[in-house]
Amino acid sequence: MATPVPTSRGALIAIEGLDRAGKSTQCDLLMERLQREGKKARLQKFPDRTTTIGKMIDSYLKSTSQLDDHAIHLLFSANRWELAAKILADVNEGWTIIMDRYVYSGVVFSAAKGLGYEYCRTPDTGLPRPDAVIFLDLSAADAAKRGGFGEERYEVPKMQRRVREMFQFMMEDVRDEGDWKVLDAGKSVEEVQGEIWGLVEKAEEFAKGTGLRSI
Ligand code: DGP
Ligand code: NA
Ligand code: NA
Repeated sequence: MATPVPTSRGALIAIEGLDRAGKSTQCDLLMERLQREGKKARLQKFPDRTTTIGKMIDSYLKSTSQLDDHAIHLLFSANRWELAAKILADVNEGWTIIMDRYVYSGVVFSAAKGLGYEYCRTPDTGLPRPDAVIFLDLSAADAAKRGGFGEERYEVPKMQRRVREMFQFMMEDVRDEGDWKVLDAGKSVEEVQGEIWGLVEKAEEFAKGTGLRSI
């Protein structure tokens, strides 16, 4: 996706992590603070379950429908593509967009199920590249302390262990593709929020001087 270099765009930031790492809580706190400080910022959750494609993903995650692994993989990617033009336009108009999950979840959850890593990356090629990726990491021990999982399809220990390994593999692989930061999600909510805030400010500073790139 070729984009003109804008004079003052917003930052595109992805927050990634395992289920139960506290992504949604952290994203909500972050949005509150961005708004308090009067910044133009919005949250984009992935999957976005409100679209037609998103509703298919939702029913798959709730196990009310079954789908071939490739088919659901492509739907998750299609869900990002259907929102890409709006993300691009908003960032270039000066909005900072916080994404609760993005292409990295897209790759690692499907690869954890056994689809090929390179295959998994292909459909997302060309999507807007985040200025910063913040990965909320949770050790197996800290994960166990947080109690039971929810009821959705992937929220089982064996899957989450594989997902964590795949995230670690992918972070190495895409090291040069963006500004990756791993945060220990086992720390207190306030501590993690403070660290996220520092990274967001840094990403906004970085965004001022560069055009948005693509994956
Ligand atoms: P959440 O709404 O953040 O709890 O995410 C729903 C679940 O779907 C969660 O277990 C992570 C998984 N997930 C998120 N994005 C993708 C994706 O692009 N592909 C696959 N296979 N799984 C995903
Ligand atoms: Na979840
Ligand atoms: Na979440």
